[in-house]
Amino acid sequence: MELKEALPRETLEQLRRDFETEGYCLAKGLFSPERVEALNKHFEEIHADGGVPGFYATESKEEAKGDVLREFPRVSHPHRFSQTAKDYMIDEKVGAILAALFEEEVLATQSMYYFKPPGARGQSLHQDQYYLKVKPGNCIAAWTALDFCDRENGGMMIVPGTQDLEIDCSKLGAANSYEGGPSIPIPNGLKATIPEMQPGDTLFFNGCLIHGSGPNRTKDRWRRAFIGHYVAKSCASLTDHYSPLVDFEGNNVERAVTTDGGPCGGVLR
Ligand SMILES: O=C(O)CCC(=O)C(=O)O
Repeated sequence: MELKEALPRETLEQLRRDFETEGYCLAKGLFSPERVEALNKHFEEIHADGGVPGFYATESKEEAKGDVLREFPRVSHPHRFSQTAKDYMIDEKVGAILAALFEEEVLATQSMYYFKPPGARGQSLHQDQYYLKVKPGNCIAAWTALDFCDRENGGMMIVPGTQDLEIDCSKLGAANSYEGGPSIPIPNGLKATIPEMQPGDTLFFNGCLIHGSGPNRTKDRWRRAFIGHYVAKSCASLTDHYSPLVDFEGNNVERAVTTDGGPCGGVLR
């Protein structure tokens, strides 16, 4: 089946209109409760096994000394060692939406799984294109909630209206937003919002949209999420951290490395 046939044309058109006008679109119920549960169980098992040598390291509760993000760090690029994660990253419905948003075929560059347990810190406001340095064009993120999420448990915070901005280079020290680098400022007149999302809902936004998340302030609600980043097949180069890319048939694909540091110069790779 062609990717574009994985969802009704009207649904794709509506999502595309939302994406154009709001800078993001929210596809509700893209993943079934069963798939969400299976994915969470898969990562629970990976964590319970103590990680994956060479790919994912965790610390024991004692070693982490109360820092839940050291005990439950995010998992980077799980598609490189887990077929379950790869299937999620190149899911045909995700691909159909991305193809409608990019108006061409797409490639996956990255997957991430966040546990974000109660007490976890949030992530500073940033723009993904600062890291991916996609040329020509931009990346799009697909952020899937794997628990109900809202402000209290550190749901995704986005700033609609920033999707067409340049990359903000004023906080070059914000190299790693996951490690708590400074947030880039919200432009005057715009406001951050935190959409409430059900498990299985997916938020799509481009690499210029300012986004991040607050801390998980709850005592007992995890805020798990699966994130993929994607580029158009016509992309010529991007940061080497994202190589190899993966097409929606699961094949590795290479692209050149963006070597000029992107719009902020050679500060970050
Ligand atoms: O899930 C989060 O808390 C933030 C994720 C994020 O900002 C990203 O993947 O770029």
